[in-house]
Amino acid sequence: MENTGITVMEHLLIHQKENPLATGNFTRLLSELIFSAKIISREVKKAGLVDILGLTGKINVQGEEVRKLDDYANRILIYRMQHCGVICAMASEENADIIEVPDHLPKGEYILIFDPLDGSSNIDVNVNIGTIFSIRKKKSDRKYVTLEDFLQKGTEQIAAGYFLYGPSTMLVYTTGNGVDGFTLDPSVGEFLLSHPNIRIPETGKVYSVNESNTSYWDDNVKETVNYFKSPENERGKPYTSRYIGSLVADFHRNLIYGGIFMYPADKKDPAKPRGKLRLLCEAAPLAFVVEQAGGAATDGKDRILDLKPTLLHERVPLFIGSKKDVEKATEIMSKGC
Ligand code: P6P
Repeated sequence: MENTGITVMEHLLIHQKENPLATGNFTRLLSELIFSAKIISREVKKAGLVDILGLTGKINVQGEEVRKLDDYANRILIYRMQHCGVICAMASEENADIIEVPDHLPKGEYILIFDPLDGSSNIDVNVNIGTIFSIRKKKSDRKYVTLEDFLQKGTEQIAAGYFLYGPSTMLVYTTGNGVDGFTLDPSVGEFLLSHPNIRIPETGKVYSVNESNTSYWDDNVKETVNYFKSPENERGKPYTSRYIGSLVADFHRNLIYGGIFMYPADKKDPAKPRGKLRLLCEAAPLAFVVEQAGGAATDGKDRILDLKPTLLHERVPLFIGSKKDVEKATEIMSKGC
């Protein structure tokens, strides 16, 4: 087993040395992302104390207006990443348009796409939430980035991963050579390698879907979900239902234990015919992680990583997790297509 307990920075430097072309810019980017996540983790851990300790009325001790945590997380990430010197632009789930690095700041070739605090509605009830990120490179040789630089297939990702703010704070990420997990030791403020070379079980015992949407599903979706609930499935008994309603938490549990997470298209909201989850800042980064861990991710028909986005906030159905479970779901979903 790889020497667990090393810090994420040691881990990054080891892998940087292994890559002759490495300039240190990627290490710089991830290091800044990690620092931002430590700040977000600190604030998330205080969420329940906001009213009790008077940490905020409207103005906090620093004299700043205190904001909702997802807005706070978004502002931290935008500010710090704009100043890290190795990216040229960002896109956030919270911002309608691309966020460019201003000309007066140093820029680089990387593009960062993120969901600053996924599942933030769960903060008030102390349920796990997360930050999802995707790192790409600017493709065009134009001086300024364009939307086209962002609308790349998931296979173009340089790295992807997430921070999970739960009983402990974790970082799980891939650069295309497997998946490693790190746990924050708050006593020293370091992420330590705790889950080297994560592999998702080929099939699991868990299915995750919001079944309150059943009446809005097409028949093939109902048939797919019923497969996992049926004692007639290949496993010979029903899968257990687990649904936290926080994508990063549901995904992480299934990554470690095995299983499938599904957010199918539904007819609930005509404005979201392809479902609720976003391709660029949710589905594609998690698809990169799960494939690197031996799993799979499709939209019910096609591989998520092969999808070329046409919109910055394009939504996509998501079937993600253990390879055999996703293959079975995709087989049933594709019937009659
Ligand atoms: P629903 C949280 O709002 C989120 O974006 C994901 O984290 C989560 O998986 C999903 O929405 C839950 O959506 O419709 O089941 O409440």
